[in-house]
Amino acid sequence: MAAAADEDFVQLLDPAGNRVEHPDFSYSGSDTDLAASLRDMVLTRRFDAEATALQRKGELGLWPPSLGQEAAQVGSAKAIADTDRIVPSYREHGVAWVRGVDLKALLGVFRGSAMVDYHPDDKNFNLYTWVIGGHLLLSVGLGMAMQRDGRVGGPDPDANSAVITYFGDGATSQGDVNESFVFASSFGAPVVFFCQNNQWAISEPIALQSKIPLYRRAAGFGFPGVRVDGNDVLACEAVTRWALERARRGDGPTLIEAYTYRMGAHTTSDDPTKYRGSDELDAWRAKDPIERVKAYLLRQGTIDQRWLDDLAAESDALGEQWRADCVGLPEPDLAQWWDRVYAETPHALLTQRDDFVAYRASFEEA
Ligand SMILES: Cc1ncc(C[n+]2csc(CCOP(=O)(O)OP(=O)(O)O)c2C)c(N)n1
Repeated sequence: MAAAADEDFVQLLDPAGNRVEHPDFSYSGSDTDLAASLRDMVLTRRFDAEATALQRKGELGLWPPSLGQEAAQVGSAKAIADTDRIVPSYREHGVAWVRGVDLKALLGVFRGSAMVDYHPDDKNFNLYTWVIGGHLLLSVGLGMAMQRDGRVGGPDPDANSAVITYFGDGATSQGDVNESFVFASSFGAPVVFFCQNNQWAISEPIALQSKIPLYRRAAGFGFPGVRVDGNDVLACEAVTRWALERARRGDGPTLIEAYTYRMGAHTTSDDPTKYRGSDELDAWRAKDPIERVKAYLLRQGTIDQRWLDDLAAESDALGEQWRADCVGLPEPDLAQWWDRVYAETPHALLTQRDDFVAYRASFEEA
């Protein structure tokens, strides 16, 4: 069975830039708010393009492009409150941008100049993880801790908290993800499972991973599942807002399947032309998440060519800044590796560390 047709999802803005009514969901923002989302999507795309180019020039070890997934990321991020916690996988550059995460630090992770450890104060945004699906267990644990700390379902809605976690279609085949769904359901954990179904898990298509649309799996675990047009920033924000409010109220988890497309490579290490046709890419280009918002706002008169030119200039300036930030990142102190394994470093590791430091120093002397 093929994945379900497009009309099965929540859509509030079609690819031509026309507003669409939906019986259950509506966008609560103004056209000015939507222009802010357009700016966020354009700048996310620029950041992603700069990082991809930096990897090609050898300045980053690897980069997972977010091209095409800007609406899913920016829309969902707009619904996140300061009291919420975000548990991303590794492609959520648009979420990081909207939440004000220091993008220089993000580049550092891929340049190898930052230790990938836990930063609880960094905009409630956990650092990227590469273990597919494992972070969903963490997100459910965090949600259950919020419950036990009395931060869910209280009388003041602004004080309540939830967790939103991001993962891909391929991750849904992992045991960790399914176990997370069971736990979240059993304990009514305040977690929004935000799946970006970008149609591919590296070279494996979604049709091979799931014989039913992914959002329908939620019913089997006992919580709601909603499929949203992942290239529609309005719909992504509206559905995520609903799901997060539900979670903060104490009504439990939701699975959101944002139906989107990875227009770039899985990472800079693979070549998608080896496993998918250009016709598919062309079909998704016609559903570009940015172009439809631009078309709508130009027609509304909210933005004009001058506004777009100013945005292009801002994007150029930021691009320059990000390039300079990246190459200016400090060299890491590699001896720190050993300091971060145990609270008290065992003797054998201290010996290894000292050997390594001496080995490195031998190159400097030569
Ligand atoms: C536990 C685990 N198994 C395998 C891998 C290798 N791997 C890296 S990315 C990936 C595919 C992930 O696809 P998906 O979940 O759809 O996310 P996307 O990259 O498309 O955003 C795999 C199998 C891994 N990183 N972790």
